Amino acid sequence: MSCMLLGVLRRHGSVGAGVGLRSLASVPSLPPSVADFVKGAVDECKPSNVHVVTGTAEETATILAGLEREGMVKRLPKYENCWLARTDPKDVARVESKTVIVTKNHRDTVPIPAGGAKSQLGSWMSESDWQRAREERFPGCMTGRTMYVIPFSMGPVGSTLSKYGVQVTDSPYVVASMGVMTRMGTPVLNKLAEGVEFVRCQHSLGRPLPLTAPLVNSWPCNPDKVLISHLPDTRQILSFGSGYGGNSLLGKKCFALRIASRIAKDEGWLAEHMLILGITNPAGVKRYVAAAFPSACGKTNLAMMKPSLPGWKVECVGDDIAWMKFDSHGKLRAINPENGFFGVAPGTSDKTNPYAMATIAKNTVFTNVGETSDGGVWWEGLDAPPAGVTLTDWHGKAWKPGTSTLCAHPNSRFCAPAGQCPIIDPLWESEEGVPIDAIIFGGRRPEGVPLVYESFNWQHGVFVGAAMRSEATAAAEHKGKVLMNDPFAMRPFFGYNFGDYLAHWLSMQRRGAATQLPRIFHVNWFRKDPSSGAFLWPGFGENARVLEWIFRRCGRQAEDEAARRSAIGWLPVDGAIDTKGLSGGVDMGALLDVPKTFWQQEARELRAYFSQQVGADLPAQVEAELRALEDRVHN
Ligand code: OXD
Ligand code: MN
Repeated sequence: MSCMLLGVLRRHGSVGAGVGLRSLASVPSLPPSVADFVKGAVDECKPSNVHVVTGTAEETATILAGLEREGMVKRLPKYENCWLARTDPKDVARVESKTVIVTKNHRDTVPIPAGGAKSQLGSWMSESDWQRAREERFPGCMTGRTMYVIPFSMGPVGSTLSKYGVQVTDSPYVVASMGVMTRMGTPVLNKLAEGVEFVRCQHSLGRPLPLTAPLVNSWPCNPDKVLISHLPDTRQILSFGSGYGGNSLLGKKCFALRIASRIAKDEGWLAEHMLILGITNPAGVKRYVAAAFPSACGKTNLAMMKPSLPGWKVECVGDDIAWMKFDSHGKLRAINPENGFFGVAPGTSDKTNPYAMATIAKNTVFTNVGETSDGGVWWEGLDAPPAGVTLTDWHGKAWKPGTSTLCAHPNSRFCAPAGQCPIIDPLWESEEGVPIDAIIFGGRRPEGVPLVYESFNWQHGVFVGAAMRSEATAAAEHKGKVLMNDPFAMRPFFGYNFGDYLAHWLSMQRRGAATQLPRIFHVNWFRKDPSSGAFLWPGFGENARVLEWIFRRCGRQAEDEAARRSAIGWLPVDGAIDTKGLSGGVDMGALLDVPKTFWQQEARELRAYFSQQVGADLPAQVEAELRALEDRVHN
């Protein structure tokens, strides 16, 4: 360890900011590469204390107690070890407009859009602009605060599919949340001591002490200066100004998607915005599927689904991110690199996701949800609290049902350990990952897109992923229900040029064994009746009926009595989706309809999108698939 850092740890080998002091002797020595990184961060950010996180339960309890004293979290006495945080209302979601990838050449990050349009596939920052932005933000940014050093693993420590990171941060809330979302602390430090590579993650709230302006809700952040930057070439993340979610828990979107997608390209695997679930039929046959949906399309609900079909069982491997690699037999295997769920609270209920409700009953940090007077939480979608129980909204103000404002912020979250999920899959921490039989793409498509269809083959499946569109979400700063292109549900998370990403997906075909390649599907739970505006499909546990068809299609010939060829892919034949027992009945004709004029328009809009946004970087195979779709929908 360098002398300088040793000096810092000697002087400050303790937890500051009101959290209990640790003796100097307990400060672990850091592996040299980690020490160099921490020393650089200390020199730049000038914290008053440095605390190397060990990850013990006592340490987490001390950190939470410190947060409570500072007014950043409050205990929720109705549950065991649950906490509520209210953020500054200016820090409530991922800030895509301030999220950048820094590479030497613009085109390494994004295809150059035609006609000077802005890229929707990521934001590039030049190295010189980034250097300037860094110098405007980080020097001295942790003055008066403690810098926590978090060694963490994405994936089970020791798995060949796992990757490691070290995050320095001045946010104890981030430490508590990273302890849930990742494997964190001494076991990872021991792994790092073996000399394994790690991603360097530097995070600051950007509010050095003493404060020059009062905090809002005791939540330090610096919204005017937010910058979430990624340097894929050097595997670095530098995040400034936000303490919330994907902006600050750097293992999640920043590492496990943006940086990991680039590592995956370099190493020949896939880092995707996908849930992973296991589904077992009444005969006991099990298959695993991975599914990509844009934010707020019900990934967590699907990942923990309680199937309505008798005898079927779903088990959850992960709800947000999948790292997938072909094994030596040519079978795609996936791990969930995370260790917890950072799920959207509103809409989660015993009706929509009973297993999530059970998961979050203890050891959970809630952020920006409503609070009940009996020490519990509340959000839109839950039953009204019992008589005599009153509510406080996410701003901390008294709130009554029927008020025009929302009690919980639409992007309010729970952060809960995955191991607490009652249907966590027995193999969820398996080192070699689970074998994937199907990949599902989907989105919120009110019109024209059928409940389910299957791609003709891998190349067509890649095109289906590239063509994904969905209504926008509260998880980021977008407003309203705009239909956005969101290829592979990765639009906000690509770590490199989308054209190269498509080429990488196409190349997977050569890595997998032809007979073992996952089948690729597209689903849409959100189609609406154009006259009434009501959803045509009940969703939630009833989605098992669609998974059943997908399950049956895996391992069969493309030409199968359960499917018919259409202009966009294989569709279920009449009666192939089991609708027995569906209350109220459903209009399968309307759900599976492929309206010609809609798809002609869709193909036109897709061509315009690809030519404006991807241009010369669009692989010839994807262009050929678009042409083939155009031919089919015009004939
Ligand atoms: C998330 C997101 O938070 O996709 O998972 O925005
Ligand atoms: Mn997500």
